[in-house]
Amino acid sequence: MPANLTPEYLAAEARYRAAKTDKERLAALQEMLSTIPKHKGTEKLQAEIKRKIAQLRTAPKKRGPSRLALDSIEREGAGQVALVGLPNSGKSSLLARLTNARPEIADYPFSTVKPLPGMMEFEDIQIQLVDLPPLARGYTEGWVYSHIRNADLIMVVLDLAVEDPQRDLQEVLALLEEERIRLAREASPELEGGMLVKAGLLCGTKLDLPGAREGLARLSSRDGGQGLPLVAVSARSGEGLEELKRAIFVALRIIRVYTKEPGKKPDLERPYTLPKGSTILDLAREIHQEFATRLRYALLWGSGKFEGQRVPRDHEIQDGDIVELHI
Ligand SMILES: Nc1nc2c(ncn2[C@@H]2O[C@H](COP(=O)(O)OP(=O)(O)OP(=O)(O)O)[C@@H](O)[C@H]2O)c(=O)[nH]1
Ligand SMILES: [Mg+2]
Repeated sequence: MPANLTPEYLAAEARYRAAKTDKERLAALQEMLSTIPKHKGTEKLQAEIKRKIAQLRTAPKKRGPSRLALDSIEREGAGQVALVGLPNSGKSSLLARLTNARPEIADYPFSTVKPLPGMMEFEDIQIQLVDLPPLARGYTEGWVYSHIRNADLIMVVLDLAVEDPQRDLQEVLALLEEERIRLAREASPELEGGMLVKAGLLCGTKLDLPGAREGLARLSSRDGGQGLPLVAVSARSGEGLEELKRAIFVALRIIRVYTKEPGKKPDLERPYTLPKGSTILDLAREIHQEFATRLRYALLWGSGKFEGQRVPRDHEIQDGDIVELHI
């Protein structure tokens, strides 16, 4: 059933998909409703848009800590990163430093009792970090591991100033293994020996404290981290935080792609984010299924060698490419 959607409608829908806040979502939906061709073929779609508008209008303004810990955290932004570690390792301090969230931070262990999300800006995209209660044998409840299983990336936070951060790392990995979770550089789509393989990243923190550099040397000298990337930071001084943001982006294995309408300048404000390895067709699908079915070819700028060349639908997009889709 061809709905004959107009370019104005498709543009509004693209804005809806790229929207980062409820306000932007609402504005885009309202525009979709005003530009959608009103006929029998679009009735279902119109109803769907109205339903989404109603939902956004009644949604609670801010998600506070009253939210049940058991609920999964609604994904926002280009990827979801779970902060995982032993008590007092410095997880909440990193969330506070990297996002607008205001978690409880304390010099005693077990201060975090509920999951708390926050959005981290990395260049022109937003990545969601989720602070979690600590892992500790006999203490951590099952739902904490559900959040870990749901995330796109597991960031293990290690206190570098303890006597042996390597031992802490092994403890965290052992606790995860008991829950059938294994960390690797890259997630695996299938279970491996009954284990769920998630992408992992090690973050050694409290680099400002005495002994932390020795701790870091200990952590990186033996390959106890199973080849996981390691970044050293201080939530207090801010050292290493830019590097950490980039490491998170790289470990998420996502690419940014900018779209352009024929004869216009590219939209360099709001990239689409797609999994590494995505093609022109995947981008078209992300924008709109109708784009994907009607796509004839694309012009591409970027990757150091393309300057508006015509590329086929199965061409693999690289981070930073600009694409003009032709239907
Ligand atoms: N010097 C220094 N202290 C830090 C740093 N990061 C955290 N701390 C301190 O370490 C203690 C624990 O920090 P939190 O961020 O609450 O640790 P957590 O991992 O969230 O702790 P739980 O929620 O109990 O698991 C607090 O006293 C922090 O001030 C850092 O980079 N440098
Ligand atoms: Mg905490």
